[in-house]
Amino acid sequence: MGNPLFDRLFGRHIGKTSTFLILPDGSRLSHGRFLKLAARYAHALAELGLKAGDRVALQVEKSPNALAVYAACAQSGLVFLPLNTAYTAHEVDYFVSNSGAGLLIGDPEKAGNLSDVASRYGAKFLTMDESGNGSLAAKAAGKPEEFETVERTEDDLAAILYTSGTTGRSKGAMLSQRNLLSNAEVLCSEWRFDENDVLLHALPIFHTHGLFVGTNISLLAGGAMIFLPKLDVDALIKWMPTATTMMGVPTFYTRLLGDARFTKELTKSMRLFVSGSAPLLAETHRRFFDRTGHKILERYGMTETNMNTSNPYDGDRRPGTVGLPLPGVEVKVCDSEGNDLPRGEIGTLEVRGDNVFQGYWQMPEKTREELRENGFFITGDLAQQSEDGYVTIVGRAKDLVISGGFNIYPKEVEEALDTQDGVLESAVIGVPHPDLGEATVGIIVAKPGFTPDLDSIQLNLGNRLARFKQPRKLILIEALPRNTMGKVQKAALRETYKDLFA
Ligand code: MLC
Ligand code: AMP
Repeated sequence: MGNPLFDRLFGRHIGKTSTFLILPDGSRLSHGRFLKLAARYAHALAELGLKAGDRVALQVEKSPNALAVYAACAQSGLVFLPLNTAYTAHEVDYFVSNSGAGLLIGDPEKAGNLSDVASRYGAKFLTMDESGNGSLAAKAAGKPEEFETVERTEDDLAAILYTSGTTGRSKGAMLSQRNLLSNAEVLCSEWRFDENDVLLHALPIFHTHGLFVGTNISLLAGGAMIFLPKLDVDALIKWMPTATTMMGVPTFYTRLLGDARFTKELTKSMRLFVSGSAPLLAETHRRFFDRTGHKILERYGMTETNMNTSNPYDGDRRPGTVGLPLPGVEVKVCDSEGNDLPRGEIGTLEVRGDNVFQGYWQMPEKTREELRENGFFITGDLAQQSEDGYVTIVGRAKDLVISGGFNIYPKEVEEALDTQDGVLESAVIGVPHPDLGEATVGIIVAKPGFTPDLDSIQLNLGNRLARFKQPRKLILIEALPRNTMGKVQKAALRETYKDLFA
């Protein structure tokens, strides 16, 4: 039976001396050495008593070691649960409790808070710093460099990725081996990845984009990744001549364009630039083409679905569109009942295919609300499809802000604001931001007779919400605009504050 995810992504590279990771200091890690590290971790995880299907939560800085935990989980049949490093202990508490994780691996600097979280829910706790050192490394030291792969099927869970919800509570998207493999295979072929490719990888590895799109494709192709800890334009410019491909959120492209050193000459070795996770302005697409002669390939995906559509590798990459449905992915623009709308009309986008997740972890009702019995997932994105099939995302039916590729659900931030001293109510909106695409603004109404202290509110939010979720600006107003039904008119607020960061 084997273990399809491990065998196809990782197992076939065991013993190979080919380069897998190129690190910022120029050192290289081969596929073979990476997999020996993963095998040692797998032994350490087994020694903790973790069994197939158990969840392993990981909140650590990006490093080859962090990626090796993903490989170790795949080999051991454990469910990998990566967490944004920006999350506060308060947020991690929810993920550990909701997932019932058997192990939390965290940064040694946060060990105090995180080990408390783990022990509250009976989870084990290990540490890993950005160099891979910590108690996991200590446990794995001297362990065998081979591990007997645990048998799994394509229907088994490979990962849970939490995505926030419009109700303010995060939901764990359950991704099976088939969800991940089918998508990686399609993308690898559509984007022509092979063993000669070197991917410039500066995205985080706790989200679909950097973890599954970037890493899984590179593994499948047998190519290498220049593995940078984060987006740093100097580093991108330094490494670009060594790379053949890059994936990024739109902020990657606007920042590169903002640097005069980023020239056509610098991109000589590159064959593909991919953008996604947030809308890429058609203007950025055109400016990038004018500067480099490359047409950025924009694609569209979600945590729950992996990638759904992509502009073509060969053919017309249309600025402002997210391209055509990927092979094996059905896409339709619907009314609220799920009925197809005629081509050209705007409606909610629904998608179906092997890429679509299995549902939300222990939330059958939420799953039923968004995943129809016929297999179509209601994305909450508003779209339009041209006569020749190109999809354009024109807006969102869900109240969501995407800032630099990170999702922020206003409801969660509003709940935090509403409990602050002197606050009667609040509305959180996203407005255009030149660097992040959108940035959040918190609009606050005071309780009668109170004047809330905006600075201390910002400070208080810091203990509760990840920094990227905290409004870039708080504004006090007399009353929120409402329609006749009493619903807050966020569109009116967005219009009022649209030039705040211009
Ligand atoms: C960092 N900050 C952000 C932020 N990132 N604020 C709002 N939105 C963001 N995205 C804050 C920090 O807390 C800090 O605040 C300040 O900005 C500078 O931090 P930084 O670490 O120096 O930021 P930087 O490295 O410049 O990061 C910006 C970024 C990064 C855009 C490069 O956020 C990033 O890599 N985003 C990618 C997200 C991603 O991978 N998304 C894929 C989701 S998967 P202060 O005040 O302390 O200075 C998905 C499916 C799909 O959506 O289709 O792919
Ligand atoms: P996440 O929940 O982080 O996976 O974010 C998924 C959401 O990101 C989608 O529902 C879209 O709203 C948005 N998204 C992803 N790719 C694109 C894109 N190319 N253009 C516009 N929006 C996108």
